[in-house]
Amino acid sequence: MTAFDKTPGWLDWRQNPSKPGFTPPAGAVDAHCHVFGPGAQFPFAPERKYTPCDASKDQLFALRDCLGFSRNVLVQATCHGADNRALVDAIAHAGGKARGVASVKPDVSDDELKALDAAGVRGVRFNFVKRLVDALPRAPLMEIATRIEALGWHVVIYFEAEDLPDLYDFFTSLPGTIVVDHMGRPDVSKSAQGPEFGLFRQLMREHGNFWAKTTCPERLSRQGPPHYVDVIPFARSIVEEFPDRVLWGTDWPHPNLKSHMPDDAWLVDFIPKIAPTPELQQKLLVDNPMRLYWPEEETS
Ligand code: 0GY
Repeated sequence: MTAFDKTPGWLDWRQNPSKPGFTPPAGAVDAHCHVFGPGAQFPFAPERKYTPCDASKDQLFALRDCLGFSRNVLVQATCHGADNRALVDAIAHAGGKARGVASVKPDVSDDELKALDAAGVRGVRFNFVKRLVDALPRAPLMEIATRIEALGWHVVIYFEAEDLPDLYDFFTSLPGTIVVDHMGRPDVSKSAQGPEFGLFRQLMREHGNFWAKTTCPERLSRQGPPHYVDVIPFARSIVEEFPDRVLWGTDWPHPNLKSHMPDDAWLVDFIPKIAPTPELQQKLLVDNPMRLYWPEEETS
């Protein structure tokens, strides 16, 4: 029994993923994943646009181990609003092997930010996907970005490719490191060399403070599972051109998927298609996320 009824049409995440064929390098980080509830313990936000299936920290840690990963970066999803308790609880039980990206309201106090920092939060997420959130005024976001930069945190932004032209100037005016979820959600039925993805490439080329998560083939693909072939040219071009500013993650438990639910092993097996050499894999899965989320443990 769950405390909330999930949104109709939503697919449940797969309980028993296969073992991937690809073995990630030692110390690999799943740098984009979520915990949902459990709703009875950590209620979903009243303002949410969807109600997910429960997906607990223990289930996430079991997936991490099954896929051959060592660490997680938990990203606050809109269904929990700015109530970061489920995320903080998961980090607290990860034995130092998880960090987080929170959502905060403009009136968040300095003490609350410090408490989140002590809990392992290293960034805030601004969500511009219209089906997920109501429009956010930009001035308070700029203020939050300025305040969290002082803590050494970064900003994660989530938007759809068609909205990038409108958001470009705001994004490039934000201070500090900016991490883009899912490569800015390109429409992969268009060319990876075309003007739409060209604008994203321009953002990455001209602004060295921008990073990209080469995540979510299962969300972006039109050709579908298990190989997500149409997403490869997009993700691979970004990994190859910006090898020191890319991250990878499962996006488990895959919120809001209606066409199919991936076996997470398929997503791990996608990695060598977008990062074909051991050097690129090491940067994507270990060096880059460690630099951003565990800089105190960096040895080189
Ligand atoms: C994702 C995907 C989605 C949802 C959220 O915060 C959220 O609700 O991130 C989505 O529906 O595209 O994992 O980024």
